[in-house]
Amino acid sequence: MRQDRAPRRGPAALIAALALALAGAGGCANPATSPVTEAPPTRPLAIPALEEGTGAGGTRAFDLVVDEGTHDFGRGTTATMGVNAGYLGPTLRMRTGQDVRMDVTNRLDERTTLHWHGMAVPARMDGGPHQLVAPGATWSPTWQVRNPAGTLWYHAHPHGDTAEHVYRGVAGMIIVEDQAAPAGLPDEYGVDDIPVIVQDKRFDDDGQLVFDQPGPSSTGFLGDTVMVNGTVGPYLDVRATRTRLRLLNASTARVYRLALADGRAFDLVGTDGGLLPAPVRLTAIQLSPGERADIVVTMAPGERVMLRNTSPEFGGRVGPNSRFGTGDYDVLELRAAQQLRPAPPLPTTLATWQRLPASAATTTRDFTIHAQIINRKPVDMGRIDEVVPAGATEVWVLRNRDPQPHNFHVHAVQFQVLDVDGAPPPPELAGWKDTVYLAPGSEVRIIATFPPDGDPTWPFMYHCHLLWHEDSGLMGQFVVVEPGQTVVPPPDPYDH
Ligand SMILES: [Cu+2]
Repeated sequence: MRQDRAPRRGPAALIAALALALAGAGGCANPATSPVTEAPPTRPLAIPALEEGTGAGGTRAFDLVVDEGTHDFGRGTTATMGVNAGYLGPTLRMRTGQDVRMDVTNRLDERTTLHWHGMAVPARMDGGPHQLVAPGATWSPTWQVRNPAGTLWYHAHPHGDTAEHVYRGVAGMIIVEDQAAPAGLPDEYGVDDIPVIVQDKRFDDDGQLVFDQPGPSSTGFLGDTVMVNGTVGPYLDVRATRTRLRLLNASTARVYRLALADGRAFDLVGTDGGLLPAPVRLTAIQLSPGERADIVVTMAPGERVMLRNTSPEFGGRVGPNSRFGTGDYDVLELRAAQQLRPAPPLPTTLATWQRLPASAATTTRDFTIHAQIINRKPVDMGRIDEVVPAGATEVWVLRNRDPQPHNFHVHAVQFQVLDVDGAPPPPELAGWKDTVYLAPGSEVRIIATFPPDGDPTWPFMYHCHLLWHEDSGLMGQFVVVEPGQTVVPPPDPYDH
């Protein structure tokens, strides 16, 4: 069914790919250079179903079935993957303090996982590449929600196949609600609280999804068609004065810089891991793969305004052989009704957390990306790269020594950005983050407090969230251990 399926990469193939990347070889025409083709806003934005789990009182259980599916992106039906749906999955809403169980059933004919991106969970519940779910099997992780109110997401994470599974549709949003969050933010799902999952795809002449291997020095797959929640050329009927857009870049490699086409400002209220202390007025927000932003857009009755991509600011010194998406194009049209429900003013205080000073850290670790690997080592699923004491606060120094963009995602924690090339973070990087963009040549220092509970056998991952880079080895593993625990490197579940 999936003829363009990539062969599983062995070490030899990986080394060959890295050699090509280092050489910056040209090769045949790379579709990664394809510009985005704008689609007129003719289709109502699809809103993923909302799931809040079943079971009153105790544990809320979420039933999640990963399966092959079909979806019509406007060019006829094509084969996809999805979670409880033909393409993508439901939005999972849960509350801080709630006990949850995810019953993840894999109906694909190959193994996959679901990772709870941004969620504070025990390592063995993380859904990373060590928690493979075999075809036909059900995996049921449980945890108590410790995150504050925010926008997280879930996605497939099987090593070597993450890019393809996410591209084909194994992803969805998670909304955490928290009694500590102030009233006054738009919170009616699908009405004034809208998931905006931005992705790019490519189709063949028969309207079938194309997913192919990127060329050398690439950031990974780049499509020529941008969509939101699987809708190409979407518009949203706006029904209230203020609308909250939960922006998620769920693309393989494309970076977006989103702005409202008439230049109006919006309010940034949250970043990856939760609410900011106070709303921040911005006119554009840049998101690399995996990053989120909660923004509130204010409109008058009858207005139409386009959420539009403007060329991202990649920063640094981008090499001549780097290929990534640029250009200006429409993403989502907002169409306000003639009568809008009035909304209260935004709360002036959203959250009360404090910034962590660098002096709070007991350890500093260095992570240098060069030649698309971290600290000179491609990932080894049987090797622990870092051992972090439970509850420790640490500074991690992230350096990108490649002439192309990367970013950096850390499992298990939300971190704060201390500085970017020595300068304080801009407002959009000054909240809780789990994924941060690394411009070519840049150095970003982050600080995080690690989980209080140790587990010496199950590692967490850190990696580039440009999914082809991750799949080809730009990843490492850490364990969190309590005093007296002995680190036991895990077996490599991909050995065969
Ligand atoms: Cu990367």
